Amino acid sequence: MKYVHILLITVYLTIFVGMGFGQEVRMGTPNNVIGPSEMEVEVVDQNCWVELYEDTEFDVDDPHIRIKGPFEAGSLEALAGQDWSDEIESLIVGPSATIFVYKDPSFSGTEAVFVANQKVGELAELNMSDDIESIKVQCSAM
Ligand SMILES: [Ca+2]
Ligand SMILES: [Ca+2]
Ligand SMILES: [Ca+2]
Repeated sequence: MKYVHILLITVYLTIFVGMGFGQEVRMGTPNNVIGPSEMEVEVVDQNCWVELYEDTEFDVDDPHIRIKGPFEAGSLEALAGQDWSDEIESLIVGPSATIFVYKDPSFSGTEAVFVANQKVGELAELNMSDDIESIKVQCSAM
């Protein structure tokens, strides 16, 4: 009977430790000691991106790019080999990104914030059509 008890305790311990470990991974507390491979996974968040469109309503026939975060650019004059300053007319925010856009370079001028999964087909509605000159892609949904 003693042997069975020890066996049960071992099983309970395994489940408990397993649950504890799972929680730790989900929470992803930065203070936890984590290996280099886990750190890489945290940095490359496949859902952290923004798609920028030169035309309205996500027109794929005109220039459009997907930028992966975390990212920031004080100027859009050479974004993926193209001058995007004062050109963006619509955008789509990825599931785990928050986007900050600015009417002027160096994160100045009027600022607008777009939350995860937001689709803006007409930046004109925010008086920001063809008027964004700097951008930040933050990797956390707000
Ligand atoms: Ca077009
Ligand atoms: Ca445009
Ligand atoms: Ca501008």
